[in-house]
Amino acid sequence: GSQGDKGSIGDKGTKGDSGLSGNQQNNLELSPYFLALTFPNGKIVGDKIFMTSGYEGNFDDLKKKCMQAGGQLASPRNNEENAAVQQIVFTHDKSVFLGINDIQTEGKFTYLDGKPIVYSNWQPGEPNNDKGIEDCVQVFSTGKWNDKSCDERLLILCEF
Ligand code: 289
Ligand code: CA
Repeated sequence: GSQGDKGSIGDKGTKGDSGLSGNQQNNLELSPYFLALTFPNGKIVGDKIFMTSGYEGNFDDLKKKCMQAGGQLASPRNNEENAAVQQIVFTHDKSVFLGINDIQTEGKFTYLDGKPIVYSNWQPGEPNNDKGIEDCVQVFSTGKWNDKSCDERLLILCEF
């Protein structure tokens, strides 16, 4: 952010010497605006907002719904973002599909734009492409990932 490593409003949550994100240092996460807008379906991490509407559907359904809303399926790119996804899964006690799959090439997981993933949090033993039909990625309430059939119906989680 413009205030160096001290963090500033809208600085994407970059962590400075304190280990706290700009949002945490500025107490934004305790502000009534954050609390109201994210209760109980969302989480803000840096400049990314994760939000569920409670809708459940298969991967194609959920992908389409997020795009129609102007976002995309949640695609956590680091531990902090994955922890936000985990928290929403835990709160709703329903797992979600990520905007990550290996539909194009078995074993090569990519984002929806086709680029290879830069972060993952697989459950030990996963991805295992069980029965040869698991090309999508679900997140458990532990935050761990499992490859799963894209035909399963899971909770929607978009990022904006
Ligand atoms: O249909 C198989 C899935 O429900 C999951 O079953 C077991 O938990 C593991 O084999 C998983 O890898 C698999 O995705
Ligand atoms: Ca699996």
